[in-house]
Amino acid sequence: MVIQVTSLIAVHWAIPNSTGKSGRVRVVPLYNCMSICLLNLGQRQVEGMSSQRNQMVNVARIREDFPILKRVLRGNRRLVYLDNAATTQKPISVIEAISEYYMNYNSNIHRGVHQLAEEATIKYELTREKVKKFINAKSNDEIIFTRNATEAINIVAHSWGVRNISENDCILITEIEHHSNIVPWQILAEERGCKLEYVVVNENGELDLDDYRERMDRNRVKIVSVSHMSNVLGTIVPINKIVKMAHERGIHVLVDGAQSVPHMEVNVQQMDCDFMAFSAHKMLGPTGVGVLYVKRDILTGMPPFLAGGDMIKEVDKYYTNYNELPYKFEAGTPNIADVVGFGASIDYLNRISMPAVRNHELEMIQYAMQAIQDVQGITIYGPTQSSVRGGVIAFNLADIHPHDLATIMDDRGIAIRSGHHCAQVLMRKLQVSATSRVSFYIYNTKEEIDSFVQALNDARRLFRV
Ligand code: C6P
Repeated sequence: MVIQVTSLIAVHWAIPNSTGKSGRVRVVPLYNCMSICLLNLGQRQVEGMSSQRNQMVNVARIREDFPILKRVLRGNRRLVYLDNAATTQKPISVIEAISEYYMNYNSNIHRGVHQLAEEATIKYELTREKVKKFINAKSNDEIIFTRNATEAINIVAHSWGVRNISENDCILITEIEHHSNIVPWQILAEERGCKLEYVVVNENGELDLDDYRERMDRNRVKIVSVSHMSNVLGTIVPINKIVKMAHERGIHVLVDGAQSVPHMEVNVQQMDCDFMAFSAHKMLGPTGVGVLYVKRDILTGMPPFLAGGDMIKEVDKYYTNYNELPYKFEAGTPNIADVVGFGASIDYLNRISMPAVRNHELEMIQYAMQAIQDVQGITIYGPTQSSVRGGVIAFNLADIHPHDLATIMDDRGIAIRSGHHCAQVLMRKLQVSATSRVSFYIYNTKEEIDSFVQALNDARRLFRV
């Protein structure tokens, strides 16, 4: 049959494995053969890059790698980019990796046997290997490429949720969630006729663990879905405790890692979460790529989310045999160039090391919290201790509307975010319609924070508050 001919390939590339011996000639499915090669390639490259663990970040050196940071804005202002929770800037290595794909080996993946197709497939699958190592998943099969964190959460709600949630069950989320971790569950709850409950956030911006326990005990909870780090309050939630509490009751846990994976070391095996979602564009990578991590034994029981090319093994007139994991969940031609670019962003972060990224952000947050708490009329939302905070500060300045404040900042070249931050449930809890927000990353400096504080004081004078 044609399907057997095209899906089997003789592996005779002499790629050395970790013991230094050449790979043997075997006949295996094309996809498997790719991952055998990639395992070897990926391991060597990533190990070499993580040798500088725990070093401090050399910000001046890092800034050189980001062309956009040299930009001069309207009014001859130097760019001060403090909107990193929305999306981060991209180093030249990421930009070049994407353009190199289009210049040198643009091709579809997993299909052709020509050289370009082979090179593109290897690069695409190499990023999967890098993601696996970055979050310490057990297997490449557990890494599904999506468009973004939002799509990843939707896959779980629609594929796993529809199979596993019935009437009178309960979906447990929290008051700090982003809309991406609320709306898919609202839709599922309506479809399945089940309950949707919210764990409350306390005055210090932390989740109430007693409330968590009570709701888990009171309801037939099937899934807990929670943001590892709030995009508004900056709160880093006690995720290990939450997962343990849920698992003791046989409840699955989805971790929204959109704000945590880019900023700290995340280890899915140690955390023991069942699902995790995050986006490449918040960790120096391109837009249009996200990741869904799912434990393998859960993924095997999930039906496909999208159907079509590449997610199939064999299609007959009235039935289809689905492809192996993870391809079963990647229907159609994926965003190949940006997945390749994502690989370069992981390399970049590995070279710095995630503990160093976190250390730098802690330094930024401590400096900024200290500096802005003295500004008259300021209200800061979220935890007071920086140890449980990521690099995000949401605030209001007297009764100045956040959009007005953001405009004043913009006049000075300072990019901050204002609005509800896609967290309207939380805004209602805070009894505001909007806040301003600054968020930091590896290239931000104390001088930039000084400029921001200076602009806050300018705004106070301008609005006479
Ligand atoms: N938050 C912010 O400015 P996407 O858009 O799919 O890449 O990420 C969605 C998302 C999910 N969860 C959390 C905690 C998030 O912060 C985000 C994105 C951005 O805060 C854009 S609204």
